[in-house]
Amino acid sequence: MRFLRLPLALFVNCFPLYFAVGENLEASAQDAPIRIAQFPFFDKKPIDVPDEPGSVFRECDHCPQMVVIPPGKFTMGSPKDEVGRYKFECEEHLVTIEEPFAIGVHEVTFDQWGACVDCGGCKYEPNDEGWGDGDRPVINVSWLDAVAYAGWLSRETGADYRIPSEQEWEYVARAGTTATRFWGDEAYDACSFAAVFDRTTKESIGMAYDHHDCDDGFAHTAPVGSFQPNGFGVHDILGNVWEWVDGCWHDTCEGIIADTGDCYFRVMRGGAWNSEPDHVRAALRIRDDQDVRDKVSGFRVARTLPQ
Ligand SMILES: [Ca+2]
Ligand SMILES: [Ca+2]
Repeated sequence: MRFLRLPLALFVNCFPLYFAVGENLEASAQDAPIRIAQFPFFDKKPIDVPDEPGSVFRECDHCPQMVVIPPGKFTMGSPKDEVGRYKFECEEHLVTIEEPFAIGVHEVTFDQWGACVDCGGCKYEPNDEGWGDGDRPVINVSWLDAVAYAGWLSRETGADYRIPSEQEWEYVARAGTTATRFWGDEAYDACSFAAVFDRTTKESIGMAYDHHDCDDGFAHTAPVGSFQPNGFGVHDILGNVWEWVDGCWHDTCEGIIADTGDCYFRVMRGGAWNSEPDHVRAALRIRDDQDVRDKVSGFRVARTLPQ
């Protein structure tokens, strides 16, 4: 199903405003198509947002809800004996998050993506595979699409919206915990916290690989916020859809730290609705081409806070 709704541009105040401009509008109207350009003196300034950790804000009607994440230190990566560990995961090392930042409470939804389309910031309308749009996470979006959405949101608000770095993502995914998953080491406890490959999904899609032996109630994606959040108040950081993060692919953590690597490949984290237990872990990192659009892939945004 495609978008079946009235254009949000009728209801939302898209920014920047666009005006017809030209040195001689009268002549333009007669001799050439009127040029459309950004009206020069509308230079959006970001609103004041809270910086107290745990504070929640939404910067515009159609913006994602954001939560403030405190600075801190955490151990990134997995121990070598972690069940399901994959070769590209980081060896455990200490990471310091120097400054507070904000991150989406939820994955970006179809409705939020639709506002970007209606405001002209996004050119592409992804397919919902018939599972429903609205407050379900947007799927079939590439890394390049995610970056374009964040760029539009920055223009809308005047603030620095972006997708999170790998370090920020894993810091949020762990939320001060040290277990395999923010709810603990038990994979089968997932069904209270995440849309995953469970009994419901296995019955629906019939794949033979290892499933979570519990019921989350959703065959595919779930509306965002359907499950319990982690300790930072963030929902669906594991499961539902894989989340594109910033930076270039590298086989080792040294590359992540140096921000080098193969920039054609981008990183996804967290697992998705069709992920087996080994793929729903805070430390797992996988890659895909930056322009691939898949029904298991979405994203959430981050926002830099004023210093
Ligand atoms: Ca499921
Ligand atoms: Ca997710």
